[in-house]
Parts: sequence; C-alpha cells; structure tokens
Amino acid sequence: MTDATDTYLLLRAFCEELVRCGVTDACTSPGSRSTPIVLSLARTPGLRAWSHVDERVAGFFALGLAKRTGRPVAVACTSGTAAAELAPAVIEAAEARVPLIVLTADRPPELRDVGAGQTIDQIKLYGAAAKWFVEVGTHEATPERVRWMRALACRAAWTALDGPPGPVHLNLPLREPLVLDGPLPDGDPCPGRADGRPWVAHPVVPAPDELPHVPVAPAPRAVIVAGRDERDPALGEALAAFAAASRYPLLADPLSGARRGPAAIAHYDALLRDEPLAAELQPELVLRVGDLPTSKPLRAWLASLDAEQVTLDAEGAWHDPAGVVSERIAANPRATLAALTAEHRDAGDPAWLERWRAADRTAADAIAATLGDELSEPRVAAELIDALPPEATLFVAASMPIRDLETFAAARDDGPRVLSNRGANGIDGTVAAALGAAAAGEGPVVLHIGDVALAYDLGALLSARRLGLDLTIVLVNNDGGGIFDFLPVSREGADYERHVATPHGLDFAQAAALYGARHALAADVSALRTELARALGAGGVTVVEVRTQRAANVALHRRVWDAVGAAVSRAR
Ligand SMILES: Cc1ncc(C[n+]2csc(CCOP(=O)(O)OP(=O)(O)O)c2C)c(N)n1
Ligand SMILES: [Mg+2]
Repeated sequence: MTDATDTYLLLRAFCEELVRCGVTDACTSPGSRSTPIVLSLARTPGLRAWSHVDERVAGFFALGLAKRTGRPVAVACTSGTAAAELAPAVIEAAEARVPLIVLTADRPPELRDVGAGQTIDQIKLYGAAAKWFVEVGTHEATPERVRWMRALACRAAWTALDGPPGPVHLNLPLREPLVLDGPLPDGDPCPGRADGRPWVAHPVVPAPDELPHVPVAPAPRAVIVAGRDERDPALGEALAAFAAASRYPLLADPLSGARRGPAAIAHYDALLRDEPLAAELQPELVLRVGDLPTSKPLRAWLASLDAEQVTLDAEGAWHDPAGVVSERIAANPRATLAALTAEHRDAGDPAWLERWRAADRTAADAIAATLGDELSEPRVAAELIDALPPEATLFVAASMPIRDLETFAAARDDGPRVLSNRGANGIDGTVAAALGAAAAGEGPVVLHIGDVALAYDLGALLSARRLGLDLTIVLVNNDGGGIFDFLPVSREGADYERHVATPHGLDFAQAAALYGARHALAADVSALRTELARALGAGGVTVVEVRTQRAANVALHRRVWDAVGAAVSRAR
C-alpha cells in the first residue's frame, strides 16, 4: 500500500532533482488532486513556485519564462479539464521549441472511467505536441523507486532541453490521502548525489568555435534571411558580423536579434512589394537562419527565386513551405557562421550590397515622410524599437504588432531583446507569456499588443496582481482585429464586422482598474514616449493605450507601400 508519505517522499526527490538539473521555476494552479505535486514544488528549496488560478495562463506564463531564460519550467495542474487548459501552451512550446515539464495530477487507475468526479482520459492528452509522455504510476517510496524518481526528473528535464527543445508530459496518478498527517521521516530512502549533482548529469558539450568545413560556396550576389531564434541571444550579433564581413545584405526580422550592423536591410517588406525591384534584386545564394520571417512579400520573393537556398538551423528544422531549399545544414548556427567566415570574407559584390542599402535608405525616407508626426500603428512599432533600453525585452503579439515591427522597425545595434509566440501564431496567452518573461527578472518587459488579443487574455492580469509582477502593456486599440481589414473578407459588410473584425467597445481603463493596473491614453508621439518612460519607472502593470481606426490604418499602410514603390522607381 502506498500512503501519503510514499507520495511525498517520491515527489520530494523528483523536485529536488529538477533543481539539480538547473530548473529554477515552476507554475502551480489550485485543485485537490494535485495537492502533493503543488506542495512539493512550493516547498523545494531553489525553486520559485508561481501560483496561477487559470491553467491556460499558467501554461503560457511557463512558456514565456522558459523562452526568456532558456531553462525548462515545470507547470503543474489538477486533473480533468484543468489539464486540457494547458494544451495551447504545450502546442506553442512544441512548435516554437521551448522546454516545458508538464505535471498533470490524475486519478489512480481504479477511479478512471467509473464515474469518479473530475476524471478525463489524460493519457497522451497533448498528442504529438509532447516530446515524451510518461504515465508515472503509484509507487512505494523504496530506495529503488526513489532512485527511479530521481532519474525520471533528470530525464524529463534533459528531454525537454535536448534536440529540438519542447514540452514533456508526466501524468501522475495520486491516491488519497493527499496530505500528510505528520512531518516526513528524517532521511531519504535514496539521497541525491554528493555536491548537489543531478542523479543523471548531462553536461552540455559546447559547440565548437570552428566546424571543419561547411559546404556553402561564396557568391557575389548573396543575401542572408534571418528569422526568429530565441535560444541563442548572441546569434543576432554573430549574424550581423558575418554579414558585414561577407558583404551580404542581411534581411533580418527583429525576432532574429540581427537587425543591426552595416549590412542590415530593415525595410525589405516594403521594398519587395515593388515588383521591378524584387525582380532586379535576384540573388544567387540565400542563407536562411532561424524561422522564416512573417513578411508575405519576403516569403513570396523567396519562393520565386532561382537561387541556391541554404538553411542553417540547430536541428535542421524544415522551414520551407515553398519547397525551394536546396541544402539543409543541421548544426549550431553560430558555429556554422564562424566556420563559413574565412571562405566568405569579402565575397559579396560591394555594388550589390550598396544597391540594397540605397534602396533601404530610400524606403526609410519614404516611410518617414508618409507617416509624418502622427501617432499611428506603424509609428508605435517604430517607437518601441527606438525607445526601449537594451536591457528591456519587447514581447510582441501576433496580428499587426508583429507585422508592423517587421515592416517599420529601424536597424539598431543595441536594441531590446524581442520575443513573440510565433510557433503557432496564436493570439491566445500573450499577456501570460509576457508576464512569464517578466518573471525571469532579467530587465523590464514591454508587451506590444492589439485589443482583441488583450481582451482574450485579460485574465492573466490576475496573475500579475497576485504575483506582484511588472509589465508595461502598449495597447493598440482599433476596436477589433485590424489585420482582417487588409483582407478581401472586409468587404462582406455587417457579417464581416460581427464575425471577423469583432469590435467590442471595451473600456480598457476599467479592465485595468479591476486588476489594480494603471491606465493611460497616449494621443500623440510625445505622450507615448512620456507614458512609456513613466510606466517603465513605475513598477506594477501599466496599460498605455493608443487608439487607432482600422480603415485609416489600412489606408496608411497602402500609402506607405505606394510611397516606397514610387521612391524606388524614381531612384532607379
Ligand atoms: C487563438 C487564436 N484565435 C484566432 C486567431 C486568428 N486571429 C489572428 S489575428 C486576430 C485578431 C487580432 O486582433 P487584435 O489583437 O486587436 O490585433 P489587430 O489585428 O487589430 O492588430 C485573430 C482573431 C489566432 N491567431 N489565434
Ligand atoms: Mg485590434
């Protein structure tokens, strides 16, 4: 017979091993069945346990925390639909390669499928999104089983981190009684290893500075396309250095951290909308690093090219919807670039790089002239990249914020770190994920988000309040999904408005007040700057709201694209 003492001894060893493996954070949510897991996490020295009411919030918070730190975050919940609430974050973690350790409490086998309350089938609940599933079972705390539990924790942490990082799922059946009736006995049936070492160590073998040889032939007309890679904060700088050394234009999504340095081309999205220019600037070689950027014109251009296209990705991820990649290099991107540098040094034709740079300057001028001094959606994106200190993290929501950032952010050598949920591009869980990034305690976090995405995840503000976290939310409120106004569906009249654009008329000042957050309206650029600085200095949560009009926003974007097109053809 197992009793609560066995359960708690096993879980104590499990949690202790997580810490020995470098796990520093866990998220909990309330419930009865999960009591032993939650109390064990909360009482483990070295583990910060973040309490959330809503499991969907807990899951995305863990995701944001793991993204910012690169360490696996444990997230525990009770049985039933509570476990299902973690699914969106587990899916995002799988798609975006973020390490999570999901611990779901379950009924023991004799209480499954017999009408016991709050019981659903949790076996492989997350399907292929979980890298590894373990039905942990119930055990006596014998030395052998405690040892197994220690190894299990290590395996969970290392599996979450290894290969492509991602979520692992451990389902833990728990029998009543769920609380101890006295202190745990002194001593451990199987103490951990000496010196705080994990039961199973997994030393990370550093990537070699130089790989022997990478078969990518230099080309005078090459470009580098850099997309999201949140794992290696030093990769952006390495990419900029490689681009400068090779003289290859660097088309870098801000999520790559590489929109910097003398070869950066910031406005490729606007430039490649111009067909003659897109046709003129045909490269012979494309080096793609990280995810494919969001920009539609860039994607269409890449799909149309008659060029060698090479992907560099730590795990050789297959990011090639158009089927045009000719070579996949599955190796540490930074080490690969180091290996390529000597052979590619000065390989780029200076006139080719200058052609791109001149076009980029032309685009920047046309954009600035078109945007003028008005506070607009594009201007918010540009201001954030410009104004935030290097130690800040900018968390960018899906929909127009991520697109405006890509289109309008200027290159900057010491810009903030940029994070986003781009695995599955959901608008769900964005506030929670930004709060998780804030909980990492590595500098201020600013969330750039639309009104629908904020309304969707307002409940996360409860966590900000309960956990005393700091977050500045820059809300672009166009009363609906402004992105859809760019699409043909926007001509479908009232049905479009009701079912696709979904205006809501919410007063976000009241929402902020409910959660004890500050709220400020910014009506012009200088107010945005002032409120941003004030919010960053204030602590707690501030919502800085910018009100815009969806139709006017579409018109402004079209004026920008037209102005860039006209300017590049004048310059031709
Ligand atoms: C979970 C989820 N549901 C639906 C969508 C589809 N979707 C993409 S953008 C969007 C509207 C977002 O509106 P808002 O946050 O106000 O940003 P805006 O488009 O106005 O910039 C929706 C519903 C999604 N990406 N994720
Ligand atoms: Mg909106």
